[in-house]
Amino acid sequence: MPTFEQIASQLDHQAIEVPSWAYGNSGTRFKVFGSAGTPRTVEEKIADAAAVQRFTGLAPKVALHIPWDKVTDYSALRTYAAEQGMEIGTINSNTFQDDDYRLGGLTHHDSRIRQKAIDHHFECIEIMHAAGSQDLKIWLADGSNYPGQADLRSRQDRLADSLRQIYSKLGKEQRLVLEYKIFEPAFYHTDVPDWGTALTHVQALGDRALVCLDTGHHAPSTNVEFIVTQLLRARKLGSFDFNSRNYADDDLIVGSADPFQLFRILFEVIRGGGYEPHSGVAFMLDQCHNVEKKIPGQIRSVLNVQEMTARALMVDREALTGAQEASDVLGAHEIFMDAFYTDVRPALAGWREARGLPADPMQAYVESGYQEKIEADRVGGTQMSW
Ligand code: PSV
Ligand code: MN
Repeated sequence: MPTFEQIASQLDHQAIEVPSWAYGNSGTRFKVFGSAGTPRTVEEKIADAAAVQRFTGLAPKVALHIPWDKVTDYSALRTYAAEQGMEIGTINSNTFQDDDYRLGGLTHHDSRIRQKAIDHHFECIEIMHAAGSQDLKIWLADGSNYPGQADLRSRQDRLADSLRQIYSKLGKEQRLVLEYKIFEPAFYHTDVPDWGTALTHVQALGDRALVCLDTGHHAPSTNVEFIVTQLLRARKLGSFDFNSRNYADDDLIVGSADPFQLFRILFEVIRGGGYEPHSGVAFMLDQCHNVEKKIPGQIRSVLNVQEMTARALMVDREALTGAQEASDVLGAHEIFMDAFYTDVRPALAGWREARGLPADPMQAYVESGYQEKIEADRVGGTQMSW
């Protein structure tokens, strides 16, 4: 097995995009809780994201969600972010919170509402130009609750047409990433429920249309790493929305429930070339912190991704291939598991110190006083939330 020192430099280019909404209030279907220190402005969200970057060196970009993060001047926001050491990452569209979208957006049978949803995406593309963002991420809440409620086929046809119009407005350097999700908020059918549907749509669009894989958007027991392999093989894996799930779309801290699944996913990413510096696969988080403090929740998350990346990089690929080709079933399995069971935490602490970062970012955050400061300063105003 390679030593940590042999793989350490490959960790240097890891860059994770944090979601602006992780710093705002969020909740369940039952309640959105407030919490002390929650940002009242997009700038305060970016400042919190910048704190995660300062303590970890892993998270130089922040993804925005429109209209949650609407401001009047996006180039000024970009400048503000740069002053904090951050870049604006993916722009997420949102056609799930306006009354008009109750029965859908890009698939809607009413051409007025469908056009409104398309226009919202045109607005997102304008924002991307001003903010210096490369990716437009589209997740649709579209679907139906009852058999017979909607014509499944015409909704697919309208979706294809809507996506074609949006794609044609993208700048040359910009990309469209289409996210799938098995269910919720619709419970009978969803218009983009799985990677096959997403892939079919993006393949019809062109080279700059790709799939976003949210790790929480599958049926229980789905082999997510196999989907990673397929999408990389088709050159269509655009991004991840990382999070952890136990039951449905739980949006919990990535790697918390099943670190081994995160390891397996990252192994396939590396195996398939998706971890190369210019692979174009964006590593994003899509999480909410409802019971834990938000900034430490994000620090823990990016550290979990880094830790499992390090372990996955330590798989002895040559020995693994040798064992596989020698039909050594359990030998191959053992080689794989050896890397997973290797504790890289002390080595990662050294990696951080060598780069001027705190050896223990969680502890350093607590000791920094940042949490106390935002809790004391951010009084009054309206806390940001969904
Ligand atoms: C939908 O559940 C989703 O995963 C999409 O990525 C949205 O943009 C995000 O969650 C909102 O939290
Ligand atoms: Mn998502």
